[in-house]
Amino acid sequence: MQMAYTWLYFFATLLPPTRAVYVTTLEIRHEFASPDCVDRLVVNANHSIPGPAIEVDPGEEVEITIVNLMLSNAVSIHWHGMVHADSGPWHDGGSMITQCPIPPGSKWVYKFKVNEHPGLYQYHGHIGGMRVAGLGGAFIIKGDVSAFASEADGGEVLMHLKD
Ligand SMILES: [Cu+2]
Repeated sequence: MQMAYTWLYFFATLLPPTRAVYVTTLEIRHEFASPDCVDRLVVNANHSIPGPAIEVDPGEEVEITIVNLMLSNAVSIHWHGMVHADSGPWHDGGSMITQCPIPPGSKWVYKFKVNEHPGLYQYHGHIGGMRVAGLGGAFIIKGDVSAFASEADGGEVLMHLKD
């Protein structure tokens, strides 16, 4: 039995250290939709406007794969309000500023450590008019933001406004 524990310990030391990494995928598409009651071509993430909310802990590392399923447009995603001190500027998503855009039919994995400050941030398309065309969503860093929202006022409410 002692030998079994020794082998178990040996193999456990071969495993990579565990750490919390938030992993998700956003598939970017052109689709027809009517978010403002008029059917038109939109750009969405995972068939949704706004795109799925991303909820992470303060300081958590994220790996967000962007799959560009559009046929004719490149894309990049700006992680609005994130500081990319450890990851470098190319994970900030500023197309033609800090990175080359992701070509049609390609994917890119954004890897960075989120801010330590709880609150509501956002992500959005950062090329052409993609933000206005629907590409964006909430980026939530969990934690106490009670200075801005109290239970007496109904707690926190997520609203995503577009014009
Ligand atoms: Cu932005």
